[in-house]
Amino acid sequence: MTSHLLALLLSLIAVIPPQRYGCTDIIGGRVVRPHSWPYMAAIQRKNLTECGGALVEKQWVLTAAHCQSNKSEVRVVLGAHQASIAEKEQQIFKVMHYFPNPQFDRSSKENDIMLLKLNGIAKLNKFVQLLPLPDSCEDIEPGTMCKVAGWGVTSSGKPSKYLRKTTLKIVGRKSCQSKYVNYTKITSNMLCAIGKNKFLKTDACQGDSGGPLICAGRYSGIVSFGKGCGRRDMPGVYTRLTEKYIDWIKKIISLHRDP
Ligand code: 4AZ
Repeated sequence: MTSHLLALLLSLIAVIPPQRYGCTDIIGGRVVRPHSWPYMAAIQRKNLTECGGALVEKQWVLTAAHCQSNKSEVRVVLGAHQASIAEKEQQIFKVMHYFPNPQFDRSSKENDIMLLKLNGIAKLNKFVQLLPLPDSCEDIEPGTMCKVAGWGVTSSGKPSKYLRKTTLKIVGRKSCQSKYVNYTKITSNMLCAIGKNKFLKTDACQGDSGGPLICAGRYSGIVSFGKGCGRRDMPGVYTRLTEKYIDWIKKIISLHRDP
């Protein structure tokens, strides 16, 4: 009897593929339970996800300013798990208007935040929901645990078919700045975050930009930039949802809301 059990166990082990080290990502993350991030938006061109975003109002997606593309054919997919194919839960929109933060600076990467007005109103349901803006704009303490998700590049070097997420830890700006000397200034409008485990590399990467960083359950930042992806000791940088940005978001939405 026990030998039967042992044989069963061994055959099970034989058919379960091993989790390859560092190969299960965003970089170092895992596929989310389908539709467990119902506020995630995929910003796509030709079925390729170029950026992420979060649905903050029924007609508005918050993303990064560097995600603005002057090319046409941009679509915003809500309710997706596999964003590049049609899924019954999806709601697909075009961008009616781009509102990059007017102070966005491409070289310093300061103010990397943008609102997209969709060409229709999303229907909220189990698969499509709003991500509320934070009601407090207090800074996020170093050591705070955060999560981020996206369809961006994985450690295979290719974008992910399915939405993936990972867990990160906030790093103080001083230590973050020391990694970005000769690159850019890490300002109080930015947050830095790195994998919580020194040995398991995990990070956002190309294509994850614009997606939400959620710290202690609160929408806290937007994927912005980084020197490479998943490099040891190299945090990723996020636009921090400061009071100034929240006020700007509220102003744009109230000025441009459909009657
Ligand atoms: C990008 O190119 C990008 N590792 C986003 C995040 C990071 C690096 C690059 C952070 O959109």
